[in-house]
Amino acid sequence: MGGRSDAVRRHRGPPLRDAPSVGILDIAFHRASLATPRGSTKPERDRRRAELKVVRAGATVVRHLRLEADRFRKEPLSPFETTLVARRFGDGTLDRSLLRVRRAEERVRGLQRETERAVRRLHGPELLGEAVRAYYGRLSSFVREIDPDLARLRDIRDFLAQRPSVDPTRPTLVVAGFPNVGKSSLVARLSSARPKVADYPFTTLAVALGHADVGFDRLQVLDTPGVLGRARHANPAEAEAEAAVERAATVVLFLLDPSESCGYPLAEQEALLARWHAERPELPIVEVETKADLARGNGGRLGVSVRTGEGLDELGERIRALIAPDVRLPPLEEAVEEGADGGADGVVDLPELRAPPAAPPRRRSGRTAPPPRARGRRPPTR
Ligand SMILES: Nc1nc2c(ncn2[C@@H]2O[C@H](COP(=O)(O)OP(=O)(O)O)[C@@H](O)[C@H]2O)c(=O)[nH]1
Ligand SMILES: [Mg+2]
Repeated sequence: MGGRSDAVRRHRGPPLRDAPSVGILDIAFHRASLATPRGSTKPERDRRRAELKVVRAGATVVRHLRLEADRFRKEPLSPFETTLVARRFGDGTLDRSLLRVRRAEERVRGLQRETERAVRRLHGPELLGEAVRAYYGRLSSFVREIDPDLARLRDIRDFLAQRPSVDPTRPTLVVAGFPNVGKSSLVARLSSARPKVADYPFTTLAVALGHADVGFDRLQVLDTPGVLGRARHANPAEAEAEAAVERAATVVLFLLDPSESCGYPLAEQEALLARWHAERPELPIVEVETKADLARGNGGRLGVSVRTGEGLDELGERIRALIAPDVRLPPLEEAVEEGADGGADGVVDLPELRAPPAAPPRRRSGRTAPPPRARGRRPPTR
């Protein structure tokens, strides 16, 4: 995890070539070297050149430090992203790195002002040159000191760029369960997502997002890596699945594989499910058994198979019943247009996820219904 920042943190000695400070300082000193001072006498121009170097180098460093942190300061992370980052990089790591970068910005600005004042009082190219060199040295060490933080911010930015952006204001179905039970296969059937399906555990290493039409709204469907439920030994992929369940789920679809062809005994899968129910009593969890073409459990749960299509319609109905009551319906005209074809722009228009003809849309609710709740938790309905 966080390979680059670890490398930077472990490194002692001259700066690494790809340490963030190297690029930032290169640009800053280059810009400073281009200073062309005005002035009628040489001593005037010497002093002015030194001043310009100090100002330009400092300002460029500060601007680049800001750029490194902008991703996090300008658009705050969603609770789901915050949890993903905390699980992967450690609790509070992001905030600590942001704080250290902020402090470095302030130190650089302070040093710059102090050096500007000192340079104004100096005479002669030697003294001025010496002051600028000393300034460059301190500036460099301020930036190098926060290399691990800058590297970590870049790692976190890359990590988040590889994760789908889940809209917290829309309903989200999180598909979870042990490895290999058929989560990705089912997500591919239920939504526009096309996750990789394979016959070995931890094929899915990160959350993946698809969409499906539910009534008139779009349901976000999150495929997750398998979880084994070992409290203390969750690998990064499992931690990601748990973050999705805790922070992104409106409804969890928990899949069990009674055929055990996934490689895990059904009893172990049941134990994890029971624990989730106990730990999250407020979270609606739909329990479904997969691979119904191979085996059936005896708990009376709905069985589905992506091979034969068995149970998929009914599963769609159950999900819709949980999600749709809260879904804000658009004004009628829009609804008619959109209802005509939901299959565009990568959204799968599944008949089994659409409103049944028996339940006519609540026409006036476009204005009066409460907006979809921002953070998924809904009371387990009916
Ligand atoms: N017979 C049968 N095999 C299935 C079914 N669903 C998934 N599989 C197989 O189970 C294995 C794991 O599927 P995958 O969707 O990758 O599981 P995940 O790890 O939970 O995402 C793959 O070999 C799938 O082809 C099903 O309904 N019936
Ligand atoms: Mg998978």
